[in-house]
Amino acid sequence: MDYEILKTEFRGQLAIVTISRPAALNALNSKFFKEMEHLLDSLSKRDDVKVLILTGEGKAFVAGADIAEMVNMDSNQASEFSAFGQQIFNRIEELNMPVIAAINGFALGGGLELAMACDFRIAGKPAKFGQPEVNLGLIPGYAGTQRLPRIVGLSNALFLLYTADMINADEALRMGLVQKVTEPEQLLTETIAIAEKIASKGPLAVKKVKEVTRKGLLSDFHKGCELENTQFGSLFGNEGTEGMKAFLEKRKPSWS
Ligand code: CO8
Repeated sequence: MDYEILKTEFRGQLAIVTISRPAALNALNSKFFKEMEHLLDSLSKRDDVKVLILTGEGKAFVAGADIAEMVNMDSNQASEFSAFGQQIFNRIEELNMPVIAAINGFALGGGLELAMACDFRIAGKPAKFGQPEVNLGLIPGYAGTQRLPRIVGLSNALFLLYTADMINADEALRMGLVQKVTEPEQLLTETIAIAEKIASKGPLAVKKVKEVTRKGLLSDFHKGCELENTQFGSLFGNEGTEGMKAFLEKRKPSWS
């Protein structure tokens, strides 16, 4: 499939995907979701790709769902559009590799919801964050009401959701919405350095960290511990044993 909106670059063990529809500030339309669905299908089958980075072209990461596409929808169409978007963002969250959002500019509405489906977020200083849906008489439809409080806590989430205020990168850092703020020209370089660091670790262990942490958060503490216990054991006799032997033999591990 040829992509019109997603620009993909494979660099070593990383996939760097740029959302590129700058004339509409990368607003998310049906075409974006179809392309993203296809991309996720293909990435999930690629063992050579260890980390996915999502970023945006121009002055926005993503300025929200495409309002021009939504404006004429009826209630059923809007619910369907929301459900399909939720499904795609859930697939990003569940993808079998870490996903990092490199937020270059506006991350608003559906754009912030997309960023929150990623495992963590690095922001360039000009980035701006918000859930402005109530300005339009709407609420988030891509799980923003669910992910935002899980990331920043209930009161920070409701503050952003009620006021529709845009916050800057430093405020987002203070809230825990982003994990690091960089100079704008350093955003991709620093995000790639973090992604390469992750890609150098035990690949199976990294996948299991994601699976156990995310599944645990969605279930209860004891079920999460059971899952951790099973997956901890599964690393013995393969990657974990090699990692520990390499430490004791004072050499670099050879991940196969
Ligand atoms: N959708 C469609 N077009 C957009 C969007 C958008 N979300 N955001 C910007 N654009 C377009 C503008 O219409 C404009 O187009 P044109 O040049 O043809 O007039 C172009 O992008 C540039 O935008 P501006 O001229 O407005 O740029 P500014 O720098 O002056 O302002 C802002 C930048 C502040 C980001 C401003 O564009 C803005 O407020 N955008 C809308 C932000 C917003 O409200 N986002 C939330 C949308 S709703 C949503 O995301 C709900 C998600 C759940 C959906 C569930 C499915 C049903």
